[in-house]
Amino acid sequence: MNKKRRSVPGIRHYDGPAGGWGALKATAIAVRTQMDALEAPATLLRTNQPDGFDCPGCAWPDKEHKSTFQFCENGAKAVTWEATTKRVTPEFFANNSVSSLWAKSDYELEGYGRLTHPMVYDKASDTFRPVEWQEAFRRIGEKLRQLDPDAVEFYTSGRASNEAAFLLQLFARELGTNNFPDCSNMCHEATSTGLPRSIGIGKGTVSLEDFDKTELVISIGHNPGTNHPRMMGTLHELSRRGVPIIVFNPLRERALERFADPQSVVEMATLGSTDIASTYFQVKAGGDAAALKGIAKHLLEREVREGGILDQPFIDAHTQGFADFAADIAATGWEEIEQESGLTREDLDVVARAYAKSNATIITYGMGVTQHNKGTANVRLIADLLLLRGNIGKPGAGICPLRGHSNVQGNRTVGITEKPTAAFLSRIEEVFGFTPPTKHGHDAVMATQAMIAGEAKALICLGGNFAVAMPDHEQAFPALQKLDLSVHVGTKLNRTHLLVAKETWLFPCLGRTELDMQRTGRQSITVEDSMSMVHASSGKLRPASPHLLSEPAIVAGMARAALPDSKVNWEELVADYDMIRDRIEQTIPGFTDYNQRIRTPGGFRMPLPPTERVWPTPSGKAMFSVFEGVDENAKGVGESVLRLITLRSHDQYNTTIYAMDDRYRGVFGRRDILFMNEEDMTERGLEHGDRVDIETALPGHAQRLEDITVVAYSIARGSVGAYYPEANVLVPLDYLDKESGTPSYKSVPVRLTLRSKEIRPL
Ligand SMILES: Nc1nc2c(c(=O)[nH]1)N[C@H]1C(S)=C(S)[C@@H](COP(=O)(O)OP(=O)(O)OC[C@H]3O[C@@H](n4cnc5c(=O)[nH]c(N)nc54)[C@H](O)[C@@H]3O)O[C@H]1N2
Ligand SMILES: Nc1nc2c(c(=O)[nH]1)N[C@H]1C(S)=C(S)[C@@H](COP(=O)(O)OP(=O)(O)OC[C@H]3O[C@@H](n4cnc5c(=O)[nH]c(N)nc54)[C@H](O)[C@@H]3O)O[C@H]1N2
Ligand SMILES: [Mo]
Repeated sequence: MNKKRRSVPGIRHYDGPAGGWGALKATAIAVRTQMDALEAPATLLRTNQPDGFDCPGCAWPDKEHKSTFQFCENGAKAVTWEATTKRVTPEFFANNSVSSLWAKSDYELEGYGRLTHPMVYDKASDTFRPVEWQEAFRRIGEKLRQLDPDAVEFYTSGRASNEAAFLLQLFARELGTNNFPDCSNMCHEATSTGLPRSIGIGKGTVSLEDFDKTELVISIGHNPGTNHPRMMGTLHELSRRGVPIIVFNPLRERALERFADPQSVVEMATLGSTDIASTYFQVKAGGDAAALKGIAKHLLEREVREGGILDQPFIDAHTQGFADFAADIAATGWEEIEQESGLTREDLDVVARAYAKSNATIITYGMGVTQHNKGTANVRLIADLLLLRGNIGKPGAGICPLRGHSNVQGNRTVGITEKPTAAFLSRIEEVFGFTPPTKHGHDAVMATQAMIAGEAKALICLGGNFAVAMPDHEQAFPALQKLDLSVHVGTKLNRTHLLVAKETWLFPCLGRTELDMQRTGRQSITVEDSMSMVHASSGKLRPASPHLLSEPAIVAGMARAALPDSKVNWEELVADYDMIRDRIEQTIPGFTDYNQRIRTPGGFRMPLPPTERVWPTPSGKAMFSVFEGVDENAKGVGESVLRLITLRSHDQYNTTIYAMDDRYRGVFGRRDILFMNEEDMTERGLEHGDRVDIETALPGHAQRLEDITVVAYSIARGSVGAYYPEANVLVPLDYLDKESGTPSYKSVPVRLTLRSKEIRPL
């Protein structure tokens, strides 16, 4: 670490804690560059308030939704980014052809500001032109009626409200398809697939109160300082209470080491900070299963030696499959555990001891666990570890997947799934009077494959940046351009919008911060957070343009035009979102008294049977699993293969790049870098600042990313890290978790070739 390195433009060692004055400064910049200085303070203060809007930044809950504004740099960025005063108008489009916009960076595209008018692509001029809403709906309806419903893909990005998502699935199902690729397929699908098999429901089991009571937190593969910033307040409290926090992460993430709470007067004044992780294990990318198996092995061995380690009464009364699980762990050797995890047997014993001592443990996890080709099996192993000591369904304990988009969980709850249950479909039929299709539809990878094969003809996107978020741009981009029809509902311009099909429509919608007026008055929408709390959100800002429609109104507009004989009274639903919620209540269990209960501050919690030790699995028990082997079964080809992690910088929200810095990792003004362990560099004759080409090291793949600067970083050996979405070109579309369809964004085998020793100027 102290070795003198040559200086590389934009790379500086960051010494401070996460949060602190840097966070306040970054917030001030976000406000200044995006918003009207007069409106900003009031808007930010309405974030996550009882009568305000839900922060579009992340899905971490708020205590009772009535605390004073929970200060959060990245929440402020998400809000100011939406509430910007910059506009993308018809004049802008007239002056900028689609080909000229294509040459801009993703950062520039969104940076132009909010979309103001519904637009349609005009091939002759290669520009988007303004169009009337009704005319647009009419033409889309006409087109959709000509297509086989199963040739239409309905994409949802998890920012959509429960109301908009429910209407979208209703529209698609009445049209006749279950094609619902959604961002969850790239995110927590491994949770949605794995947890129901283990505990009967695909959601986390903890609440904020559990964090108050917990005795140990194990944090695996997530970066809360950037991605779930409001969670930092919780971790900060825990650490001050002396609760150990054990982290597994290949990268040293500053916020998991040290955090200064911008709300703590003392820390801010004294430039102090609180240590977060009590122990930090730099596991290899993809090495978590080995590590988890190692912890379980210690526990099982100690149980034999000393007894009293496992919660045997819980295991006997509540679970099945323990014997097979234990036999597999016994058969797993220490050598393979150490090799695959990159951690020692002693390291894992430290964790096992802490775990055995704790009466209530929470395991939190994110994309570092799910985005692997054994993502589902990883999630199940986490559940297994918790089951060993009865850590589900007791206060202070449980499993805590950190959800992504602020309402990705809610979208799922209200029916966005390509594999609907028979019970759900029969409720749709009873409530609405049409027969929905039963044939399973496409998830995100399948939808992309169908577009590549030319089988899918139309793509309708409720938000998001589908093609850029997906793997393998080289195949996915041209596939979108072959479509007959694409429709994008969005707030800002992005690259997927520019992949114009034979017919492409761009629909600007209201954001969360904005006032949504319909025929019966001001509307609110609802969202479900990471802890299954459903609550209302209503914006107050004047909409970015008078021509915007709400997401429910846009979906309903298309549906009415495409389904002239629809059984659904779309107009009535859009006039008053209470009516949509009434339909949701009639269709989906758990929403009893929906409209009444969202009017109480904080909303209500969706049913979570495992919290009461009720297991809605086929056997009625919580199920142990068996993780075959310890590795991900993809070694890559040839010597020198490294495992690539694609990740988010501190200044981005998924494909939205707010700015070019990644402060806590010491990167400023650039994103074209590869984080690499210094010993791995030396072994390959590479130096800090060298420029390399990265190549996917899997048979049959010639995917490349060129001219990337190598940066020495504290990262596990054999693992390298690059930014998403730039590095998505390296991720093969079919390199995924077969159980859940989640792309392995966090473990792509790659090889490097030196391109130049010359330092690249900024
Ligand atoms: N500001 C901001 N907030 C966001 C988002 C955003 O982009 N910006 N995105 C939202 C969305 S949709 C999501 S899904 C979440 C994502 O939130 P996270 O789950 O935190 O996602 P990532 O940044 O992709 O990084 C995951 C972390 O996993 C680590 N990691 C990578 N591979 C492995 C591994 O094999 N094992 C272990 N143990 N760790 C590993 C990485 O080093 C990194 O610290 O955040 C949400 N919130
Ligand atoms: N390599 C790699 N790839 C990844 C990941 C990774 O870790 N590594 N992570 C994956 C994950 S976890 C996810 S969730 C996906 C994200 O995939 P998406 O959800 O598709 O992508 P976003 O970047 O969140 O979408 C940004 C766009 O959403 C639109 N938008 C913003 N707010 C609103 C709104 O209120 N309404 C509507 N209608 N539109 C709005 C804007 O037009 C903006 O351009 O990416 C995945 N891709
Ligand atoms: Mo996500």
